[in-house]
Amino acid sequence: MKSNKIFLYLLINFLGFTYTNAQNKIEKKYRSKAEDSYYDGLKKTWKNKDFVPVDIYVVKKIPYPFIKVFKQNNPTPYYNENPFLGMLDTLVDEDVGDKNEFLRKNFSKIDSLMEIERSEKVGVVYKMSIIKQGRFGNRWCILYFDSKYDDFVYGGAGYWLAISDNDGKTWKQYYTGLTESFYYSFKKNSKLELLKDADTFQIECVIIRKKEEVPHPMPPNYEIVQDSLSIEVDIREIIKDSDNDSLTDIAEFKMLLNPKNADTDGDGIIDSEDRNPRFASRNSELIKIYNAFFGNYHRSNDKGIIEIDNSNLSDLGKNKSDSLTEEMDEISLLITDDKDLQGVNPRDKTLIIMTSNEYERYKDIFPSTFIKSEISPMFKCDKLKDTYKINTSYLTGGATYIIQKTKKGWKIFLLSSWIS
Ligand SMILES: [Ca+2]
Ligand SMILES: [Ca+2]
Ligand SMILES: [Ca+2]
Repeated sequence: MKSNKIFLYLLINFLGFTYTNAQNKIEKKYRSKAEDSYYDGLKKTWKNKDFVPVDIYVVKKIPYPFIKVFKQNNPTPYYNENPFLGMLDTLVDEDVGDKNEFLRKNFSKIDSLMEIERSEKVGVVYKMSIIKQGRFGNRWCILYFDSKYDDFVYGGAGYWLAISDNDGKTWKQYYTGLTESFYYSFKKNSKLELLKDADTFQIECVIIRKKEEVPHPMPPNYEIVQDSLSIEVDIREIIKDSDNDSLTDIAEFKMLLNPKNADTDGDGIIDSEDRNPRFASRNSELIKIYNAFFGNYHRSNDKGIIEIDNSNLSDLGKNKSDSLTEEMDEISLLITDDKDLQGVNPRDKTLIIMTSNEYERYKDIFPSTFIKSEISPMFKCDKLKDTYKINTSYLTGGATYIIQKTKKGWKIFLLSSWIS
């Protein structure tokens, strides 16, 4: 798990941190009727449904054929604490009383304790992400959390397995296809040996489901649907890569890629190296602009402006480091039916792009998805010539950018940003 990222997210929420630099005057200057009618249209299609918990039959369904579920006698108790408050207990060796209050008062102390914890690893896994480890013969396995393929805010982190067959000299890391909140949740204090044999890991678990919708930024509440279970997973299925493209079949399944074809979109770049593996990247003036928002938008010059030279696509200004965007640089999901957006060529970030129809089917199979990136169409500003506006959002923040035509091509700059 990218613990830095989780820490950052929780911290922002705990401190009730809100930030905006938008000013009314500037808002007026860049006003766009096209933008207003676009969001009015969205509002009309928005259906406000009451929350209904997922059917018990659905949550109990065993998610993969290579998983077996058993009844567990004398089960270990299950704790489902807020991950950050849970972490506090392992970090601080004293009774802190009100944890929220303690956190507010001891911010820098906690931050430095986190720093130590973040840097300590077992093999390739950060200590704080480990659920359980075990050995069988020459095999050493670590079961741990990682949010690379899952939206840890709305769906919880994914379960991953690190495997070493040479006493920890080298490791390989595999996604198990399972996620902590949907619906089989592992018990960290499971008393079963992690490795039942070299090809099977086992752990005690419960089945949970979301009990109610709570307003952001509170974590959702879950209820235990069934306790006293254990799960057995066939490791050979976890590590299988049928088309040899360095992505396991399970990872490809999750990304809607073809596990039997090393180059799903047929553009000559193999799936594991393709930053947009589901759609062939194309080129057009609009795609050049969109590219700047996916992995390139932080490469602005000293004045915070990204200049796009139409004669030279690769020149997008100096690489300016931005801690927030670097932390968040992972795989994200973009749902769009826009042909130009589907053709983007992200540089520092992998985008799984789905059409709205594909996504409708997908979310029935995978209640936990990747973190979503959102980007609006380009809206023409009413009062200014050759000036457009784009709104983006990612995780719990967003930004508005202005795009202006220049002699050479385009320039893009940040108008306002927010974190909720
Ligand atoms: Ca593969
Ligand atoms: Ca493939
Ligand atoms: Ca490809």
